[in-house]
Amino acid sequence: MNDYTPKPEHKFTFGLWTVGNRGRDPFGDFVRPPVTPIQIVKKLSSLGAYGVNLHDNDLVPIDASPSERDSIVKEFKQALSDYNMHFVMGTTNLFFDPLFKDGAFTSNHPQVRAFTLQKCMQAIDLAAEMGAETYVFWGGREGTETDAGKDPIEALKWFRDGINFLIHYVKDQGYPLKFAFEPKPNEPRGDIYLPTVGSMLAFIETLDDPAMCGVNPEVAHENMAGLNFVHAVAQAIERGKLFHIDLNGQKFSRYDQDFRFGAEDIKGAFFLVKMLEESGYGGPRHFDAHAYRTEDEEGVWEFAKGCMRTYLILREKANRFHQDEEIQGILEQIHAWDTDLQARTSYSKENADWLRAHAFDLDALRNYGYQYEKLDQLTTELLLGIR
Ligand code: DIG
Ligand code: MN
Ligand code: MN
Repeated sequence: MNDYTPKPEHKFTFGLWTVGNRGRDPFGDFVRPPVTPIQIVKKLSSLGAYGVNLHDNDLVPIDASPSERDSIVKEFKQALSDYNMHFVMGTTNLFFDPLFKDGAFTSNHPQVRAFTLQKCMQAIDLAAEMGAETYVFWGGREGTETDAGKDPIEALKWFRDGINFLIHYVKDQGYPLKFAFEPKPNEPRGDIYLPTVGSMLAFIETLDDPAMCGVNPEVAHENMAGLNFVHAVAQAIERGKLFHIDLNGQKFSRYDQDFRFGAEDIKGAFFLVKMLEESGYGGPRHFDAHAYRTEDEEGVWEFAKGCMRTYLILREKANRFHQDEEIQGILEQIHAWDTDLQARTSYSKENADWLRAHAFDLDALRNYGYQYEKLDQLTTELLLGIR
């Protein structure tokens, strides 16, 4: 029997807001009592997690005095040390306080846009002080319900100006932080700017330091847009821009469910884990998810254990995929690589002449069978546990 016990080496992380989620939703009040950041650090350490993440106000209340802030941070850093937990990613809460109701970087109100920079600088200082590697920007309120009140072109310029300001701030402070942008198509705004991984990758290239910036894709968010999450992550990996990842479960065409990793599209979760492991992605496996509203605190920790166990089970299934002779036999056939012909598809005058003159057997191509039905059935049977 394989060992699916999470260990720090697996680099599983949770945001304080995930296992600290108290179950409030737009139609119902809290169902669970608060769990303190230190209780979270202690419990996640006992479950084999590697580290935690936070929004500034998950730890430091927005109205805390500088001395209160310092005391809270000192105690939290001590807990990280006591329980051998890493602090991996920081981010700014730019969505909960009512002043952000029209967005933060893209609010029509210039004082909100300026306050956003002040809040982000303080939150970046906090993340850097605790040793974060990555700083995430999720623009939950950067959008509209109506485009009557805001020029989307102007809004994108405001967004870029704000991020460029913070890029230069991080450089001037000498912080070893990288920025990771997290897209989402909607919720809580009617529509959110820069809604997908593709949008963010294009936006990054317009910033003052694109090399410092990457993406933090989330399963639920690309799925909400009806997109294949594995393909979105593949584009990020191929561009060297997968700086962080938010893992969870999501039914298509639903609100952002943030379910336990693997709770829904298990085949999609399998192909994701397979690609992350094959690609050598060395970053944290962050579960941006929360327990069902039906759960008590014990259920929350079952949720956390389930996220990690499912990842490890799917990692083992990916290993079995690579060892399965029948599956590998089909892959060898359909990857029968014609290296000579492949060479002809790199441009040269000679190759262009050769390709123009080459007689292709079009009927053979039309009648070719790719064996995907058998391959996918074998993959499904692997996941169902009979291979
Ligand atoms: C929600 O998907 C967002 C916020 O929770 C946070 O800013 C980010 C960090 O993973 N994910
Ligand atoms: Mn989400
Ligand atoms: Mn997220």
